[in-house]
Amino acid sequence: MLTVYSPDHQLHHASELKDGKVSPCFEMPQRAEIVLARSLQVGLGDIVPPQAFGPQHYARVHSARYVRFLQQAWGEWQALGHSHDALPLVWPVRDLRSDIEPEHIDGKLGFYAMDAGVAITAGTWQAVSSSANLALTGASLLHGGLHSAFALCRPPGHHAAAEYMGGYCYLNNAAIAAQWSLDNGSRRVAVLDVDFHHGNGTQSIFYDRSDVLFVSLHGDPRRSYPYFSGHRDETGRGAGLGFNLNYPLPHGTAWDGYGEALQHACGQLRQYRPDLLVVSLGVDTYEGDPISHFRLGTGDFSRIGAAIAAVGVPTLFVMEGGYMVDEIGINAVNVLQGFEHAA
Ligand code: SP5
Ligand code: ZN
Repeated sequence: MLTVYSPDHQLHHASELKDGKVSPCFEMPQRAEIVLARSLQVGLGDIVPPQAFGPQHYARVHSARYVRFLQQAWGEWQALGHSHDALPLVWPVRDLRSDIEPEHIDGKLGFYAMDAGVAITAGTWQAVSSSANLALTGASLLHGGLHSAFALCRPPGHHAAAEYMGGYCYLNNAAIAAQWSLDNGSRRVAVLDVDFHHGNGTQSIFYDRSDVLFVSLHGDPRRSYPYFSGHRDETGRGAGLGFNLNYPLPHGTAWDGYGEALQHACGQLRQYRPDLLVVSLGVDTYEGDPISHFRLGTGDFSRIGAAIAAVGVPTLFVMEGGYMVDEIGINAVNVLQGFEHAA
């Protein structure tokens, strides 16, 4: 399987607010380098650079003003004399006004963020636009006839919605790729999200639509981040009703429970008969993950790949989470090899 990769991700190396302290982000550059090294080690396939896609492609799923904010935020922050990471600190929850974009950067950061896991640094825009371009390049390669590809995206994307960042995510790489495919001839696209965390951003972007089926397996939001999204009764709205499927799973879920839900999810994906399947590939379901609570073993990731192959449609894998850095390469590449061996 071909891997789309760019070293530009290294330009984003941020801090996050966790356990009440600003500390180095779990989502670090080493993650992508270790996945790349594993891909090379097992001879997964060619490594290719991204093609140049511009912000107009991101604005197909994000608002133009949000994309502009991402592009300009560091400059505005720097203009205040700061050289350290920018983090949001005030949010327009419930009855606060969320219809007027503030002019001050502190206001904008809160306006466009769902949490304090999304620092803006000097290199953030270049890294996030490059990450989106990896997914777009993957989509265009599949459009050209490839059966599968792997976009080694970093930063990840699935928590980012039309107008907000969150959970280490800025641009929703999987959604941008899915939309590009629809804009270029696909009639239906499915997104399967196997990251431990609910893909609230992807759900939100496609919630009203029947041309994208979103299916997510994740830790039950009653106990797990993002806490405010991912319940089973979120099934879509309007024309999108029935085209959003959530499988919240209990703390400590191991292969027995996970495999059963995955089989059911893959059955739904097959029935939908998409022209393209985009997989939001997080491996933070691993038993050793420092921030998640499932118990999948390294071998289980090959089984995930095989189950996805059985859906039987062209498939674009897009890297999302996974924070047990030592094992992230083996686990991610196991999914891809499991897919290839079964396809
Ligand atoms: C893409 C992705 O996987 N994003 C995940 C974002 C999760 N952010 C919240 C993490 C909370 C970690 N709290 C556990 C601290 C352990 N001491
Ligand atoms: Zn995750």
